[in-house]
Amino acid sequence: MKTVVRRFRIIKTQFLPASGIPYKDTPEEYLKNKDRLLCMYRHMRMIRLFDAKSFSLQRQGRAGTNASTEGEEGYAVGYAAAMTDHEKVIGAKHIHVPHYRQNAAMLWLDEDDKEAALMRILLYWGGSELGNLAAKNRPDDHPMCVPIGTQVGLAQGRAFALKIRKEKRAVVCICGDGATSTGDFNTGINFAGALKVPLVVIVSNNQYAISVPRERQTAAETFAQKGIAAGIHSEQVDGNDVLAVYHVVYQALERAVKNSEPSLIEAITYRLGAHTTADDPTKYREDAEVAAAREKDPLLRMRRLIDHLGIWDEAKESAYCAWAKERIEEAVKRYENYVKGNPLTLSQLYDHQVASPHYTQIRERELLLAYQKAVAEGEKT
Ligand SMILES: Cc1ncc(C[n+]2csc(CCOP(=O)(O)OP(=O)(O)O)c2C)c(N)n1
Repeated sequence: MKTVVRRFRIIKTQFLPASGIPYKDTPEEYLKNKDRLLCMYRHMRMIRLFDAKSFSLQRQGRAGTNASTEGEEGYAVGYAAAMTDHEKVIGAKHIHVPHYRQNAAMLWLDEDDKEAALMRILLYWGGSELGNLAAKNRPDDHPMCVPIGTQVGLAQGRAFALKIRKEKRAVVCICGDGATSTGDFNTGINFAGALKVPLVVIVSNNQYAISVPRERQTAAETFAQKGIAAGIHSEQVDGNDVLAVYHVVYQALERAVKNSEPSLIEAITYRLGAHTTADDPTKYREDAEVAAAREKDPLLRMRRLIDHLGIWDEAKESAYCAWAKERIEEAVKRYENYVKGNPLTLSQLYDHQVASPHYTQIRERELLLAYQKAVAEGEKT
């Protein structure tokens, strides 16, 4: 005899279609709060401008390699806004554990000094780990993580510590779709389920791990179902819909804090830009695919919503963009002045990473500096 032992389903939430005209079941309070909508839009707009600026600086040799966030501002602002709103309710800060593509969230989360947030991003990609220092108002946040998937294990451990200490807050960890193929990701979510920790893992499914398309990464139909295998609450959300992301992440934070329940949220989005300044996406994807994705652009969608609500227009757009560009220029100035006064050195690859370096790190650092000196002397002769 055969019986069905268990059936699973994946729910996807969406309030805003590409037209920007909200579906009927969009919670009214989201649409009523005009200031909040505008604030979300402005953050997304600023990061879109910053993205273009940092790519241009890299091309001019004034900034290092950096990761594009174009097209991924929607879910980032959505989850960051859910975090800060929920923090006001619980009276404590959650812990942000991002990968390297979360400029929009980091801008949102630095509530004190937006220019400093942008300056730190430039500094990090410019080669200094000091750029990875947490915002002053959120000392517990993690640095952006480049080794793929490793942050999920760390986030899980951090969430377990919160549980042991009975701290009523959660860890919000973000990784890409590619990261879900790693052991660290799978170990992390497995422990999150087994130990029932207050962890929210957001998988930004931007359709690519550099040049590897989503279909070639896994035979699984959704990334959300990987969370089901780990026994944790798992769902999908339209990652280009700020309001839907806000909604599901806020609920996940409530579950995490009230019941120490972990969640996995697959945010479906599209990386409109290059993987990084070192990438040429025309080598592996068709223009038509990108053009279709542009129609679903989260920034455009939010703009359509605020136009539809009659709270934004071209005059406001150009005034805001002019102001935002000034803020970005200020951040660039702060970054360039800092680097002038504190030239970046190779040894910074090792500095500021760990409080007490392992002897192998100390030795590596010495060897690197000796090599650099030898090369410099070789060049002189
Ligand atoms: C452990 C490890 N292996 C390989 C890399 C090189 N690498 C950098 S980004 C990337 C793809 C990651 O894709 P995804 O997780 O989907 O995130 P996305 O960059 O699309 O946001 C890889 C393989 C790395 N950084 N770390």
